[in-house]
Parts: sequence; structure tokens; C-alpha cells
Amino acid sequence: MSMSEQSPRLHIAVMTLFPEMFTALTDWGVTGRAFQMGVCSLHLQDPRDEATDRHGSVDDRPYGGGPGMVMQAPVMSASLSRAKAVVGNGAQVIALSPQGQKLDAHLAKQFAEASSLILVAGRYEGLDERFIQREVDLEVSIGDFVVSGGELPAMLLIDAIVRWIPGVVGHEASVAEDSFSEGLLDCPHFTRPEVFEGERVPDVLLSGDHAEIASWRRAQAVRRTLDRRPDLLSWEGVTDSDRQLLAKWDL
Ligand code: 58G
Repeated sequence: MSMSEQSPRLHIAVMTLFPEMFTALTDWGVTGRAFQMGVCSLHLQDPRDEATDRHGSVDDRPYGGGPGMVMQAPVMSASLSRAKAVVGNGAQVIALSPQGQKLDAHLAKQFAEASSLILVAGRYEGLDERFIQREVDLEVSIGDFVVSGGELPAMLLIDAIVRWIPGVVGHEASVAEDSFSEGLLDCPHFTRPEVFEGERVPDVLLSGDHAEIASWRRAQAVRRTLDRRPDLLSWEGVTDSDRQLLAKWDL
């Protein structure tokens, strides 16, 4: 079967008040191709469809006072049921929130192995805690900062997940080798012109010697990680063979 007819490897549903935002994923680039090829499916579930009052409200004032509004558990629970009817009851339910487990390549890769996911993109001040405790399997954070809604974090998470699905990114190797998958930052990249503003491309990259090129790239990645992200790699964590590479390339 061609990629365009295969049944989706991963079904994703997103609960969001702003479904139109997700064209940023479905209409462009690698993620757009994954959805158009049918490798992944995306179902957008608007909780406002389950609102019972004539205003279509999904939020209300917080008990205990304080600023802002909270998304109500009954309407979110009803919306989640609808989403489960589409992607399956076994779907893992993930809420995007600053209180969540920090996202990294390893977690994204784990999610890519699921068959269905439901992402909850909250707005306002957040979700009624009883909805989170009863229905959410995992809260995930894309970083230690607050944004106005869970939609951009959800799109970022989907992008990081979809890249791990075989066939989505042209060269599987580029995903396996990209930053973080080996716990290292990426090496520097160069392309034409060979000289830019007097700066030449490193000779090794023009040598055609693939073993030397791989060695140089690995050494550069180790050096960059030591310099820029000592939290990812300390000198103690550098293997003897990598230390030899650093010495070989005088890094
Ligand atoms: C609990 C608290 C649930 C994610 C707040 C939902 C979402 C940053 C991130 C919310 C977000 C992140 C409130 C608005 C989540 C809502 C949304 N901000 N760091 N904002 O991943």
C-alpha cells in the first residue's frame, strides 16, 4: 500500500476551544505530510460543543476567589468521552500544563509508540482539579513558563511525537541522530556556498572521508554539549573514546 492509503499508525485527539489553530500542524511541512499521508490522524474536539447552558460556557469563577476562570469538570468530562469514542477508550489522556512532567525526546518517543492519544489543551487559569485527578493520565509541560493556552504546547508535543514515526521524516537517521536522541546537542551544519563572507566550510566535511566526518561530528557534538548544556553531560560522563575524539580534533 502506498503511504497515502495506510491506516493511521497513531490517532491523536485534541480537546481545544480553538481547533482552527491546528492548521499550523496539518497544513505545513513534515507534520502536514504525516497527516495528509494518513500516517497519523488528528481529531479536534471542541468542549464548547458539550456546553449545556445557552451561553455555551465551559468555565466558571474559581471557588475560594482569585483572578481568572477555571474550566469546568462536567463539560470537560463530556468532551473527553466524545474524544474517546473517536480515538478509542484506551487512549492515553495527556493534559498540557506548567505543572506537568517536563517533555524531552525520550518522552516524545514513548508517546510515538502509543496507538492513540488524547491531548487536553486548557485555557484560562486551568482545569478543575477533579477532572485532572479522575481523567488525566499524565500532565506534560513543554518548559517552565506559562502561555495563554495549551494549544501551542499541544502542537509542539505533536510535532515532537510525529517525527519519531517511521516514514514521517525523510531520513530515519536524521531523527535518531538529531539533538538529544543520543543525549547530545547537534553538531554544526554547513551547506553551499563553500566560502561565506570569507568563512570556509571545515575541510574534513569536503574530504569525502565518511569515517573522519562522523568522528569530527561526534567530537563537535560532545564539545558543544559540555560547553552549552553541562546539565546534559559532565566531563565525568564523557566516555574514553569521546575524550580521544576531542583530543584528536583539538576540541
Ligand atoms: C493546569 C494549569 C491545566 C502548558 C493550567 C491547564 C499550558 C504552559 C504550558 C492549564 C500552558 C507548558 C492554562 C493555560 C494551560 C492551562 C495553559 N502554559 N509549560 N497554559 O507546557
